[in-house]
Amino acid sequence: MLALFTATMQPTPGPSAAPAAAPAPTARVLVSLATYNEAGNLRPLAEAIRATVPSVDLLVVDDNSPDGTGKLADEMAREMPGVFVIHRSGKLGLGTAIIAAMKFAVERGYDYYINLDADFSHPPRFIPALLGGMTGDRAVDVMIGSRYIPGGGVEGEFGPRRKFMSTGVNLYARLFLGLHTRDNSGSFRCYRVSKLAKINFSWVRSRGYSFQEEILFWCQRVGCTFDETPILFENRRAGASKLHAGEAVKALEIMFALGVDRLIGKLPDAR
Ligand SMILES: Nc1nc2c(ncn2[C@@H]2O[C@H](COP(=O)(O)OP(=O)(O)OP(=O)(O)O)[C@@H](O)[C@H]2O)c(=O)[nH]1
Ligand SMILES: [Mg+2]
Repeated sequence: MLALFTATMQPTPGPSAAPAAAPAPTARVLVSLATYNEAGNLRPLAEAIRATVPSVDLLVVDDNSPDGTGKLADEMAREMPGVFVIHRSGKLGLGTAIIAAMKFAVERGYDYYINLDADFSHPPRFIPALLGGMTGDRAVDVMIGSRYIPGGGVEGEFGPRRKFMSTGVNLYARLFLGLHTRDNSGSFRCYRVSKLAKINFSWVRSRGYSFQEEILFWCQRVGCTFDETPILFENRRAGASKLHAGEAVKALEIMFALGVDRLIGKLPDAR
């Protein structure tokens, strides 16, 4: 049985100047880490998350990583309370891993759900600002950790090709999916779980990276409100990237098809 816990938070150092109203003291928060070959990052990242927000539960969704990340996650689950692991048979894509975590959050009655890439690109020090978006006068249903609003950005090398691709894909998502937010391609976000419960995950077409844009699209269709809080994205610390050109092309195709279906009214009624 899951332990009920309190979402206490440590003060936020560093550049996150976002006003963070504390969530209700009994809020239950799930933080997920989708992993494929992240053995060098997983444990220090989990410790860094717990150092910032001690009371959150952690869920690792591992796709049978050849480097043994799944075993490591099992060890952590034995040692640390509130750590859970979903093992999947093989590399099924980041999008479906996040869906598995979202379903876990819905089924187990969490209040808020946050995802981080498991490579230290999403510094845990920004989690309190994400959670802050869930409560107070300006509460929203989805708080996006954003590189593209004042105060946000990328630390370290972000080559012109990558910058062009990231800017392009965000513009593309705004155009085809009718999104109004600026950073639609990152996965560092906090969602209100009661709103995720309104989404039928079988609507989601993306398996891989376009999932980030597509889930915002479905969130918008079930009536979610959005805001963005600045984050400083960092390049991965250990291991290798899993993004390749074929994946990027597939992402553009899916968003195009969704955009067309939206225009011709061929989407399921989400309200
Ligand atoms: N479970 C699971 N996790 C995945 C899969 N693909 C990627 N991930 C994880 O998703 C997160 C983002 O993947 P990255 O490879 O870092 O992709 P990226 O951030 O675009 O690329 P980098 O520039 O190398 O950081 C990481 O935590 C990966 O381990 C997958 O198929 N299954
Ligand atoms: Mg990464």
